[in-house]
Amino acid sequence: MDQSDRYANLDLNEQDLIAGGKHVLVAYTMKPKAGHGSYLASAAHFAAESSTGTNVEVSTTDNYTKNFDALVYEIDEGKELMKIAYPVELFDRNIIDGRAMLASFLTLTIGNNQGMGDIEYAKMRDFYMPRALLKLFDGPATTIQDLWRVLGRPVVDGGFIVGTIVKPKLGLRPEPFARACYDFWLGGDFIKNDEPQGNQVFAPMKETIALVADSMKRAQDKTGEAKLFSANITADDHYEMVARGEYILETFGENADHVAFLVDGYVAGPAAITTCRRQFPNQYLHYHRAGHGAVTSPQSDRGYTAFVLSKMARLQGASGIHTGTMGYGKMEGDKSDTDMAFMISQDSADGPFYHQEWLGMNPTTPIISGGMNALRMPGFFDNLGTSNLIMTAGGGCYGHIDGPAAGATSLRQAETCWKAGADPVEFAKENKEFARAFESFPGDADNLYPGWREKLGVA
Ligand code: CAP
Ligand code: MG
Repeated sequence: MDQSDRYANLDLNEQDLIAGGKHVLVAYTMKPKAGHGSYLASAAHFAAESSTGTNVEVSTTDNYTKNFDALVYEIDEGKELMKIAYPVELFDRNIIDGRAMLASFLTLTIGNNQGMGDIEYAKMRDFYMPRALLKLFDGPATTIQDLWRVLGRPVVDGGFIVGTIVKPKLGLRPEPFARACYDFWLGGDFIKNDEPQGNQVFAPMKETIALVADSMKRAQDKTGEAKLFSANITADDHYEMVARGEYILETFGENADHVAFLVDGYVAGPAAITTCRRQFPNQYLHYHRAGHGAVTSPQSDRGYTAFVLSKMARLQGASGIHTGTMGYGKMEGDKSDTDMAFMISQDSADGPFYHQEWLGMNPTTPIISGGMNALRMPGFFDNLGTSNLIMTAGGGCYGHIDGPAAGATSLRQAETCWKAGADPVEFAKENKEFARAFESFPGDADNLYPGWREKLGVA
């Protein structure tokens, strides 16, 4: 059934829609299945299924309900591109405070439309959030400024936060786990749980966290520097998350403000992020995106992109989110991923299809992680252009031949090298831990800095 007379209006002008402020705009790439009518007809059916319609007319529709129809306002079949305007009234609001929820944004704009019989595939590439709905999302309660404050740094341009992830990913018992934290903190600033670490039987949280809190105290005493820990409180059950968070804050005691909370936001979903955001608004909310590749991978023509995920995370209130390594680490990524870092950290930014004004909503920190080490960093920072971020390197620190503290120092030196615009190999001659990163990761060294052995006098 061709519903384009109802769910499409190609006369609508995007700038008018933005000026009107009454629509969420979404850009998708979409391919119809063959034999289901025109491209516009498929796009209109997609808009129907994503708003007020279904595959047939129903007797209960009247002129009032049609006010809330999502409308296809632009298509480019050659580029498999369609843009849809969603009336803001479509989106569900909390009964407790009238605020918006991401679950509703997802269920409408990327819900049933992901499995329609006449659509080969569709992927959300960008969205525009008008003031009317933007102001109803929580946004981040804390930012990197809160971490810089704890670290005793300037709260503007407080600089690079050197982080790690306790490795191995699983299997450490409480004592070796806490020792691994202490050893890293002798050189680094920030430690995160790896995303699966929580309350495994071989490392009960109530033993591990108590020892980590002690390690933090001893490392702070030893170095005279404040240290940070991002503790995983992810769980299916809201009350479990609350119990974990409360236990962790109570156990860290006077250092509770040095604790961020890690939430595996993709697998646990918006409810888990909002549980953390609203139950623990004083803690830095660290959004780990493990699993996102199932829908964001460039290999997938369905779902949404990592850029869209990052933008949604800021709306939900993530203080920081992993934005990948932009082709410099081990995970999928591309140099152009810098756009997601800018979109979440600036108040006014351009996405692939839409400009977004954030109207003063707190920024979200790009967290860089995934196969990083000191050698990969100069190129990474050259591409991004800033080091006002958190970088966590697990293998890059625990794989350093002189141990995690030296690994941390090598990361810090790499940032200094980039800021100075120095040649990394020349810089290594005067910076031991950075030089030893070449020997720790010889494969990377050979790829990135051919001839390094001769220049550094390494056999
Ligand atoms: C990094 C990491 C992170 C990835 C996630 C890992 O460890 O802990 O989970 O960074 O990817 O388990 O791989 P390494 P992303 O530093 O040892 O690689 O940050 O892209 O979401
Ligand atoms: Mg991990």
